[in-house]
Amino acid sequence: MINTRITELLGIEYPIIQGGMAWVATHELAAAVSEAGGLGIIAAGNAPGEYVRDEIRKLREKTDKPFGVNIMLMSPYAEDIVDIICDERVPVVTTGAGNPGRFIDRFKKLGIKVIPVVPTVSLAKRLEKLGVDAVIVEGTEAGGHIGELTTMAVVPQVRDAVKLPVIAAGGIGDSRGLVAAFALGADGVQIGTRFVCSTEAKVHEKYKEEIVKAKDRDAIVTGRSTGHPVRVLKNKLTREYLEIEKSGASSEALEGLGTGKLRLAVVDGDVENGSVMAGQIAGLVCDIKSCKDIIQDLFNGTEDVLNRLSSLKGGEDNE
Ligand code: TUI
Repeated sequence: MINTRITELLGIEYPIIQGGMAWVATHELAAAVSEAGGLGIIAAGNAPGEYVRDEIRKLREKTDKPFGVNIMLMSPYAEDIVDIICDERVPVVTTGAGNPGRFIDRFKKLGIKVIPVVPTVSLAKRLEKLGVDAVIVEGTEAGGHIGELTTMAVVPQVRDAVKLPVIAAGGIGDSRGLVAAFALGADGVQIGTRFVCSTEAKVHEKYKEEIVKAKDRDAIVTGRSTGHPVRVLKNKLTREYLEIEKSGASSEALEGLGTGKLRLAVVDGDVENGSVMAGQIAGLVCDIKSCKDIIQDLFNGTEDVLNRLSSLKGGEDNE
């Protein structure tokens, strides 16, 4: 058990929250992460409200630990998802791919904790004024829809700009990354790609294998020209997409090419024609293990990392 502002805020044992990954973050994965002492998250993605309600109820059959729901703010169903989260009294909400400002008051009135993903200092400051409970500061190393700044650069800048608890995300996959995030000023971490390769994730085995096989430069960015860049593993789809993007295709044409492609990879296991979203840390993930082992290994490994760091200690007492 570890104590930080995030474990206190959320009532969890370890300061780890699971990424709100569309199609991947189902009630099975979320329940496993919550049972292991982190904060499991059900991703609403582009799903309709009633699907999300069903997922919330199924999670509650598996665990009575705290959990959250992630709202993907570009979803056409975002408003419905907000209604259902309020109706079901979900304890925590994370948001992504936009500014959740218009929903914050409703959540606050019901005591629902709100933790948005922010890619910049300015959005963190704006949302602090609106009363959010913490921020997830996500660097461009992350998978899926991304901002421009790296975790290394943006986390300490947000740390200095707000008083809120900070959760670092993007590029964190082992104890070294965990300690680094805390060194940058974080109070907790959000982990995505590492949890995709868990036994409990209801993700096609081929998707998990692609991440296990991935090397350092395999997670690339498509869609920069559309204003909605997405980090995915290289495959036939990304080669086609990047070619069309280079030839100056419209945002509509490019977005059309992406429709339904995440489901194709995650559910059907078509990892050549589907969208295999993953972060840069995919190159470090080399096995599939339980969420409990992932979390335990992350924290058990910190002692070695901290021992190594003690050689950096300055001051007169250091020999
Ligand atoms: O949201 C994510 N990652 C995602 S969402 C997603 S679903 C999708 N599927 C197909 C195509 C595109 C998306 C897949 N991955 N991460 C959190 C995140 N939020 N990253 C960046 C942001 C963000 C960006 C801009 C948050 C706020 C923001 O604000 C802009 C504004 O309006 O101020």
